[in-house]
Amino acid sequence: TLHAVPAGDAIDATALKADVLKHLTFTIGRAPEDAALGDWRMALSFAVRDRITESWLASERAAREAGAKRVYYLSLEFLIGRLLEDALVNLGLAEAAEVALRDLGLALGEVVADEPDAALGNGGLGRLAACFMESLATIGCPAIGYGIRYEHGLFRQQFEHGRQVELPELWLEQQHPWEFERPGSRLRVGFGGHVHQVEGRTIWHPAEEVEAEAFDTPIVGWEGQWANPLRLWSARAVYPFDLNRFNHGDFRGAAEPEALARTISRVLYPDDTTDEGKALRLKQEYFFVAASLADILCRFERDFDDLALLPEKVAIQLNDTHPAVAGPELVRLLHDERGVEFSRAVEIARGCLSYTNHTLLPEALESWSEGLFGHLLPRHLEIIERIDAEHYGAHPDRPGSIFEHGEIQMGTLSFVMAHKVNGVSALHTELMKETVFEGLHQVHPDRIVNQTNGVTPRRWLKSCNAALSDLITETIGAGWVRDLSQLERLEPHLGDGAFINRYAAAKRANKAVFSNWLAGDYGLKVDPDAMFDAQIKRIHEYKRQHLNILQTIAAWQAIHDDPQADWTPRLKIFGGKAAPGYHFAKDIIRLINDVAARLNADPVTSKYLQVIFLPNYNVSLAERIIPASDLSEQISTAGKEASGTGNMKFALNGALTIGTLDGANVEIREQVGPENFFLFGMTAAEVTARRAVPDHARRAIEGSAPLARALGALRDGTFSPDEPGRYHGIADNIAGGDHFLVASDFAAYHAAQTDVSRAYGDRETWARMAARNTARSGWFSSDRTIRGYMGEIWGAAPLID
Ligand code: DL6
Repeated sequence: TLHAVPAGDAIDATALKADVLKHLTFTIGRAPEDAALGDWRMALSFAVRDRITESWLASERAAREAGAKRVYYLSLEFLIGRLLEDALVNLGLAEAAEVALRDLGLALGEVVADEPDAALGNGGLGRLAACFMESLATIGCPAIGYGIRYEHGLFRQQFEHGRQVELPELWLEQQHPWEFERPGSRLRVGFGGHVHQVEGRTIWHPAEEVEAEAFDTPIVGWEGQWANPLRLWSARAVYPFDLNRFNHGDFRGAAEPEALARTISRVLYPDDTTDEGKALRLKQEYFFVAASLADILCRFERDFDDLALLPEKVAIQLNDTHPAVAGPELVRLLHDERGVEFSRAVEIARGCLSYTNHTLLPEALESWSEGLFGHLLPRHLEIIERIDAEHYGAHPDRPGSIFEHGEIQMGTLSFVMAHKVNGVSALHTELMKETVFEGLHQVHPDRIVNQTNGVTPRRWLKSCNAALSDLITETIGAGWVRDLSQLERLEPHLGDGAFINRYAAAKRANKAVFSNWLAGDYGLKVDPDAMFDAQIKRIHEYKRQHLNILQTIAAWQAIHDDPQADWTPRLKIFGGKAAPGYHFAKDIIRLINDVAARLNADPVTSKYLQVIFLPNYNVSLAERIIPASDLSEQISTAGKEASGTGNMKFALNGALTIGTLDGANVEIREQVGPENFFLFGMTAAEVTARRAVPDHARRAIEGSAPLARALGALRDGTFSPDEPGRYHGIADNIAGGDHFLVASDFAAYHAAQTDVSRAYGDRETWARMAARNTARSGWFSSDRTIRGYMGEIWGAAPLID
């Protein structure tokens, strides 16, 4: 997937080769003749890390000398994926590495592909955090990302008879070459116990303590000018081994403290919507927040001695409510441990903290029972009660209490403790003001701001799509990689037939690579000239993969009716994981797999319509699929998808969107122009109104014969002949309550898909529309988003030009 290697860069290649050999010998301890692919990858990674480390230490020195404001990004998820190619590209070493490895008899592509994906996130929220880390470094904003070093990231997904099966993910099975372990900076984190007063001061005596050990992974920005660490905490026992129990023959008991402590950083929650394992999840949250805040204050106190300066020097971003306990914890550290008067401590904490909301879905808004919370964090419960009383007391018009329905509402706590609260797309931000935070917004009308998400163009165009990025650079120069708005310079070329042909050829080349890979790895032969139509994201009812597959069924039935008609060949690509306990989502996966099996084996229709569900969707798979896609499915029920970031990656790489007016789709459509976007479906306001119509689904089904017929195929066992009732649940859901309005949006979606097929028939016009999507997607760079946070929320300035 890497760029063609021009001549030159011999010095870099020679030096890099020498460093690879040095690390192979002295860090890995292997002779070249005995080295396996993994050893070479490790050696190359260490050679690259050396260069990043130089940049990182210089960045830290520069930030210290400038007395600069630091940004601390607290996130329970960082979906960083593979790091080697990213680092090579950002350091300008991709070509040198290719030459150096070729000299050693290796192919860079194979070495890069050997790296496991670090899947320390569930989906968009975690990937956004990873893009932000890269943009912070590219811009030169002094920052640290804080999270958890999960031993097991998001589960590995396999299909057995079409069903999702979850297997443990083992990214740390091999050594992780990017991180620096910091045994010297271990911190203690307490849980439970009791609180008492001594001479007017409140002291918390935790019943249990664990140690947090830091692992730093430096993340380098474009052209290697700046690097910031991602500091991930790992949990361990304070006394890892109980010798006394061991000596009494209790070997199991002796190992218990370590096993229990490690549980905290053992797994990433595979579920971002349900509430299983609540206590452990809360422990994870407090664990990483407490360690991070202790670290932040330690860094601050090394350079400054006046706590009043904290908001001027420290910006702490809460990525969703998962780190919300940072509010009360910072107050505790200031008030209980440093003697700052309580309301002043709240004021200082609020000056530092800001909060990003990523969802309005009621089931995904975090809350904790007071009982559980008070049991684990008794002092924090007291602090929250006081914060709430003071906030409430100051606002007699009752904006909403942190304690509602007998639970601590973490969104409200985050809002109250933040000086700025942001949504992640324009529509989402407006809906925040009108729905979950309506009361609070009225009392604090300046607090909510919008920062529409973005994606890093280094990974999501330059690295993943060499064919297109080379064409862009040839056409407008290389400045777009740092300043994505320069893509608009492509605009004058869009009328040039030769440019459009080259644009189409780049896409065609990516599709050929993808088709070969599909044939090799999945045995599915596809025509690279078919339209590649992709929906890749977590499986969720609101994202409506079932709308897509239902329409696919309707299309298949229509082809059967008239196989001689002029059908546009399509490959439907699905990818995504369902939360293990989310049975409906798992049924949707199985249905898609069953439909794929039936359609792909159909001798009449398969030349026009094929379906594949690629297992174990992850960042690397997205890097493969997106550059090869023609159509991007962004079909959530309006008002439900906070932003989406996959939608931006597709548009940037020249896939046209079929989508609703939801999340950042709205802004994508504005940017690329409505004529280059296939819009369908109800608006958020119409969705609310339609839900109030008691029999909306029945009416929709009666109004759409293709929908009724497709549902019929779910009911008569067409896709599950061995178990005809298998998909009655899905059919009943759609025909019944249909909360996500699949039935009501079906006809519009079906019609829009017909328009898509027709438009694809005119390849030149399609390619021009696609190129227009690329040329007009410059605004969706995460560099733009980060500059927005820096200016409007953090008050931080970049330290490079
Ligand atoms: O902001 C990043 C990402 C958005 O693009 C998605 O639209 C949104 O669904 C996702 N939110 C979450 C939060 N879920 N919970 N809890 O993942 O954030």
